[in-house]
Amino acid sequence: DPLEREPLLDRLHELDTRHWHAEPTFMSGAEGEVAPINKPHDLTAEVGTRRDTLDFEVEEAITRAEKIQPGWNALGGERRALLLEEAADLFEEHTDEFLSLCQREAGKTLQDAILELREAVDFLRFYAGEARRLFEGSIALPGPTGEENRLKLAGRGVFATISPWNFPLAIFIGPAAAALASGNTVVAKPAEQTPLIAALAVRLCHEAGIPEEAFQLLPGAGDVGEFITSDPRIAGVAFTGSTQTAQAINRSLAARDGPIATFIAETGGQNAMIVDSTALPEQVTRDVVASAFQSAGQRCSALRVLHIQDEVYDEMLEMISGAFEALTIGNPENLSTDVGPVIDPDAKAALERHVARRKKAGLQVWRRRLHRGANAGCFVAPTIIEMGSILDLRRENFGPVLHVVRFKSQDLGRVVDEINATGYGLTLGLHSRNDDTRAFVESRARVGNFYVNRNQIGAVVESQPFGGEGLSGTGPKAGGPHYVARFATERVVCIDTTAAGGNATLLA
Ligand code: UN1
Repeated sequence: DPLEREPLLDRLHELDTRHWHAEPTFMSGAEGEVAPINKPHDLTAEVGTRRDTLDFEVEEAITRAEKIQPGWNALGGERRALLLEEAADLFEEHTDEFLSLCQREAGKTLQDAILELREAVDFLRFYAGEARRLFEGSIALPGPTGEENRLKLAGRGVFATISPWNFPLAIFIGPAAAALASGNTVVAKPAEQTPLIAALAVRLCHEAGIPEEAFQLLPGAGDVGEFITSDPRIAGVAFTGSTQTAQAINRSLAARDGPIATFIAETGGQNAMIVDSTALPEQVTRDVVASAFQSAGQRCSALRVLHIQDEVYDEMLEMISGAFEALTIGNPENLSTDVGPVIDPDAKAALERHVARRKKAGLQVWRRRLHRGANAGCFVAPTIIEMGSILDLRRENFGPVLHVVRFKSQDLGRVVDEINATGYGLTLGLHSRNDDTRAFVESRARVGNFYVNRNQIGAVVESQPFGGEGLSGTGPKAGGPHYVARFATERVVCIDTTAAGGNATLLA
């Protein structure tokens, strides 16, 4: 009886005492180093421990994954779909643990934690559907009479997934589920900051019936990732994280002897929003605050540079500042918190350096004051910085820092060109009730996800496939109709049906 259950917050509070552990799925018995995982909002509180993967354990994991891959591929789309759907059900049954870990290991607010679990489950179910759609049977291709041509998809082999701490569940499980749906086996390296939630996800996938060898967890830092991607048996890599790391992985894949790997990367952004004089101020305020400060700005989709038209600049900025002043910053385990911590001391230091430099350059900077006790955690005061152009920013600032630029209406084209000139192309927001402006910006912007009169975060699986171009990634879009196929290889079978028992030729 659900009414007999304790309220959610009480259940989450009880889970606070649980000690979690992440370790490699395959372990040699050798002693590996064990490192603590602490709460980002309270570095004195240990959530669990992580045992990193040793090099020869990585090699053994890939050997096991390679061995079982043909069998996993031969299961077919329908049976793989059923296993992924069973995993989705188990994820839902373990809602409390996932929410607790999202909050404690990743420092997420409860609202963000709920959205994250929802997205993870959506990915599992959507990619299960894709396994059915794409991997059952084959596509008939045209040809002359007496010839039969068919195209089939199959797994490529062993896929490596390398995932970020900012979506430690959804973006851990999404690419892995897509690779599995396609008939690949997976070695998964979660972010070093968030292996605990990944370990729970992998355990539940095994409970659902996905063989251990088909989906293995390899906890560790960047050196483990490097060791995985340098192995020539890895047929593909799906990476989400910084542009710099994606470029390094690309170089490492290019340097290997042997098969050419598929590379799927979803990286950073220098995301802008444009607000013109026809926009509704209340709507703009709500959407700017959500886009820039929800998740403490730690989404690759988050708004970094807000462009406001001259005529409405002062009025808009005043309303936005008002909402900014009303944000509650603090412990993400409290229901009232809007903005929690950033992920770790390094992230905090980088953001503080950025703000200090802008202050020194004489720019106008507004900062929120931090709450008492903030020193125990990685809190960065939400910040608004006025500046001249998006091109004054050299790199992505991954946190609760919003930059604001004033523009004149005749310069709209130049604004879009400058946004394009950053080289990133992930999300772009526009607030305007003018259809011509909308059409103009849409046709001129080189961007993966264009959001009009709404916030620019929180892409929903299937409805808003997500991903960028240029410095923002390779595509295809996660949660979209072309994603799962990119993990697969295509094989074409041509049969001459005129001769009895005709010849079959396997082309690819
Ligand atoms: C990321 O931060 O790596 O649209 C991706 C969003 C999320 C994706 C963010 N679905 O905000």
